[in-house]
Amino acid sequence: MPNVTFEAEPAPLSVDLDRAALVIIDMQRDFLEPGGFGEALGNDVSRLQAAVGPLKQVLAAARQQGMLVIHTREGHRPDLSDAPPHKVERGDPSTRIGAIGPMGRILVRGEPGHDIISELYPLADEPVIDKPGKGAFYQTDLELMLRNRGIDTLFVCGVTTEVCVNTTVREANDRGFRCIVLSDCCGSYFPEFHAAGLAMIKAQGGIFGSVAASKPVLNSLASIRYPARAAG
Ligand code: TIU
Repeated sequence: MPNVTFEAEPAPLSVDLDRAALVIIDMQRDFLEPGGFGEALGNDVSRLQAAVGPLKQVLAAARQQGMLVIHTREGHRPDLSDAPPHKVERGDPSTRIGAIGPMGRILVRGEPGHDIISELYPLADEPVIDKPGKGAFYQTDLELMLRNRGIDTLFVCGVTTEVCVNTTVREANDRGFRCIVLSDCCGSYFPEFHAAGLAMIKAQGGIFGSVAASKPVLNSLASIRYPARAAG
C-alpha cells in the first residue's frame, strides 16, 4: 500500500498504511447513551455524539483500505474481581460500577450498556479489546496484537479525549508507537478538556503524538490510486 500524506499538528505527516491501525476507544453505550456509566458520573452524554458522524466516515475509509481496525471497551467482569475497589466505591451506590441501570449493570462486560454503539459496531474480524482501565494497553493483549502485525502508527479516535484517549496515547507513545489523534473523531463531556487534551498531545513538538482533523486524512485516503490489475 502507498503512503498517505496529510496536514497535522505540529507538522504534516506521511504514513505507511501497511503499518498503521485505526484504534477506536470505548464508543460504548455506557458512555454515549443515557443510563450508563458516563451519566452516572454526572455528565451530559449527548456531548459525545458529535464524534460519531466523522468517526463513521473514518471507519468506512479504513475498512475500504483494508487497514487493521481495533475497538476497545472499558468494563469489568460480572464479579468485579478486576475492578479496583477505589474505582467501584466512587459515587452513589445506586449508580456505581456494577449497579443495575436501564442498560443493564453499569460498565459490566456482557451487559447491553457495555457494548459498542450500533453506528460503529465491529465487524466479525475486527478485534475488540476489553480493558479494565482507562488505557488500552494496561492488562490487555493490544501491544502483542500490534507487534504481531508490524504496526507502528495508530490513528486514535473515541471517548473521552482527556481520559481514555489520552491515557492510551501516552501508553502507546512510551511503547514506541506513533499516535495520530483525529480531533473531530474524539469527544469529551467537557469542551475545555477536549481542547486541552488535544493541546497536550501536540505541544512541545508533538510530545505524545500528532493531532489531525479527519477531513485531510479522508481526502488523502480517497486520493490513493492503485495500479490497474493485469487482465486475466
Ligand atoms: N469519565 C470519562 O471521561 N471517561 C471514562 O471514564 N472512560 C473513558 O474515557 N473511556
